[in-house]
Amino acid sequence: MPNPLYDGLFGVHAGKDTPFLKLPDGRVISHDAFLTIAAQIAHALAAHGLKAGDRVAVQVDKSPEALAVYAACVQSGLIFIPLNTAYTVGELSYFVENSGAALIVCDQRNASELTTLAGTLGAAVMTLNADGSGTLMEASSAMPRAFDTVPRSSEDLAAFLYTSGTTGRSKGAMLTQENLLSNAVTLADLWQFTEADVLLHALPIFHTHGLFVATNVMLAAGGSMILLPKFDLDAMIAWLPEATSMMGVPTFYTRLLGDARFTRDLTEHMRLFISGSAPLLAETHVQFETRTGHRILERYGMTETNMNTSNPYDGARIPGTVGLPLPGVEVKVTDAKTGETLGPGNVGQIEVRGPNVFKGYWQMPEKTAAELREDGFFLTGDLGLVDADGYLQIVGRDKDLIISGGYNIYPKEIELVLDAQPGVLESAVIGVPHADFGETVLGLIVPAEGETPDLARIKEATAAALARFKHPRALLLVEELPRNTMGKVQKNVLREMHKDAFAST
Ligand code: MLC
Ligand code: AMP
Repeated sequence: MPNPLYDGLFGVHAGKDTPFLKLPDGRVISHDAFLTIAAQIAHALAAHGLKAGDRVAVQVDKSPEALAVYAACVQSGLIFIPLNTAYTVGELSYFVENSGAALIVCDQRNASELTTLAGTLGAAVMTLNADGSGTLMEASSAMPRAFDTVPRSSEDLAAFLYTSGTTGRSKGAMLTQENLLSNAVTLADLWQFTEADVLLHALPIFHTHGLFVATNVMLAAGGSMILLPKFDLDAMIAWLPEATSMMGVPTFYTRLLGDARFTRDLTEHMRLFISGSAPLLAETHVQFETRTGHRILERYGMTETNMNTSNPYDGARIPGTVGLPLPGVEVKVTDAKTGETLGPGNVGQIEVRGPNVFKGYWQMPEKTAAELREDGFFLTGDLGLVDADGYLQIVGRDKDLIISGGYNIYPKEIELVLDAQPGVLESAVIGVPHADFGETVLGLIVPAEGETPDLARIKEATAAALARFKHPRALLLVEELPRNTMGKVQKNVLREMHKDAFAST
């Protein structure tokens, strides 16, 4: 019986002794060995009572076993919910409750707090640590080495990825087997990945980029990955000679360029460098080419859609653009008021349609209807234009969103925390340019009349509530916030006022 995503990405490698994962300690895990680990985990999940359609929330460090949990969920028809390791227990409790997860897989260090949470929400907890130890692996190790793949259809859900929103409430983007498989196959083909490729993988595996682009593409192509736990300059420089290709957020590229060891010689053998998740400055593109002779291939995607556009593999890779629609994907730029499609050169809202576009937000029909049109076009919230050659340029965002080092941060979520602090009348959180992270978070606080808010205490409260990467880099007290005639805070004015605060940091 078919399970298109499992069959297409994983099952095709059954019995193959070819390398899949190369680890910093020198271990190499073959495709077949990886599938065996996944099958044993699938047995352990089944023995735990999980059945097709159940949700599994996973907050673990990057490891081969963590990837095998993903494969096991696909093979078992379970819905995989990867979660940023930086999330606090408060943030996690929302995801677990909202998704109705039946199981939480977490690191041992968070097990006691999460067991208390799971108890109140009726979920179970199993552990998986960075070194591959934990109760999940204990339960798996004696299990049979093959698992009968659970039949699924292309339209069945494979994963939820939580993405925050302008209201500050996160939404679970429901991705089907077809969404993930079609994109992986398209990208592997477009970017000409083959079994001979070795991808230097330093991205986290809880987001679209590291999991559904990097990992799925390599699985579709049958190549291997050097699986680094995170981005580390020394490790990147040390492993580059073993790789043929790399995917990263712009911060990876600016950090590499900032290191004198990153030279033309070091990269001469490389086939491809790909960037995405945040705007790559045209200046970085040019510097990269001058240093290495390689033109970075920039592409554009998002949690709800996987990848939408890409600069060509053969053909002009144009700095400042995100390229052409992927085969099978339609992209249009429309007028926000009339909904009409705009001609080349005109700025409007970017809409996309195709097999990559998600099925909606989990149990949020109104939010789904607001962004996913009946005709299948998804309103990305990005603003852009299509140039005369058909290349898409992203010129801004209609959504109030900050992208720091490739992580999305929704100001509303932070403002809700700041506004609740003693002595605070109101707040505004904005993104300002930052040399390393592209953008960083600045919080502006208006004190309540006669009050002087304690900024140190406010920082503590923010730290307790929100993941580290969302914390404002600075908090400033201001007398008032600029407003337009409708009373709306003019964040563009604030961004302009504070644009140099961290530009050279
Ligand atoms: C880490 N920190 C961050 C941060 N990453 N703060 C803001 N923004 C970030 N992105 C915190 C750390 O906790 C640390 O806190 C401090 O900042 C400095 O840490 P660092 O050592 O300099 O950071 P590092 O660990 O090296 O991480 C930076 C990074 C990482 C850029 C390598 O953030 C990263 O891998 N980003 C990739 C994100 C990603 O995969 N996005 C794809 C989303 S999918 P302290 O306490 O030490 O001060 C998507 C769709 C698409 O967008 O199109 O792909
Ligand atoms: P996420 O919700 O984390 O998937 O982030 C998706 C958002 O990242 C998009 O809506 C864009 O705003 C942004 N993004 C992704 N790739 C690019 C890119 N190449 N250039 C500019 N912005 C990008």
